[in-house]
Amino acid sequence: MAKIIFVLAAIMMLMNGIVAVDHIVGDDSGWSTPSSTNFYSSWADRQNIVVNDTLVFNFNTDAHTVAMVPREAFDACDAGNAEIHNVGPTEITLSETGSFFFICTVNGHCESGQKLAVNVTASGDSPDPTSPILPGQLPPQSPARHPKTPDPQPHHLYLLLPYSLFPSWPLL
Ligand SMILES: *[C@@H]1O[C@H](CO)[C@@H](O)[C@H](O)[C@H]1NC(C)=O
Ligand SMILES: *[C@@H]1O[C@H](CO)[C@@H](O)[C@H](O)[C@H]1NC(C)=O
Ligand SMILES: [Cu+2]
Repeated sequence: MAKIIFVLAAIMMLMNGIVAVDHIVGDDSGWSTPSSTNFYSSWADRQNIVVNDTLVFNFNTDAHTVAMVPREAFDACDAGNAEIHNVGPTEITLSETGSFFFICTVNGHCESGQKLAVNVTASGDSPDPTSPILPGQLPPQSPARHPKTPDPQPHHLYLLLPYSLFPSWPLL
């Protein structure tokens, strides 16, 4: 039984696109000083990065570094006191939506274009503007397209009884 539930859960995750993806930064070029300063921005434009995907920075240890930095530091090529990863390959999992910025801190490399900005979107996001992005963002005027989910209240009542009898039970 547990096996069947596991398989079903795996299928549902696949259908929802929740399976995390590794993105090899720079593809075959890896993480290095690029031949053109827009190399990593055009690589980033070709990616669809969702929450919990991983960036893989391929480089030889100490030849380059990876530092995740704020936008201003990215613009200025100044890592400040950011944590520096100098062991290659470095893998960084992006567990939040938003924009993230990475630079190499070896002298002159960032200025030569070894810098990367990526946007991370929610896993449910779709390029189709008519499809819902997150349930919380749906306008209340469209109940027909988005039928209300069943009220969870009965579940709570069902669970409250054992908890009130045995208050030391851990929450599930
Ligand atoms: C990330 O989003 C910002 C703001 O929407 C946009 O200006 C930028 O081009 C995007 N970058 C990538 C790599 O998609
Ligand atoms: C991302 O991973 C964390 C830890 O495994 C998990 O708790 C979270 O639900 C995941 N988020 C998404 C959107 O898959
Ligand atoms: Cu470098």
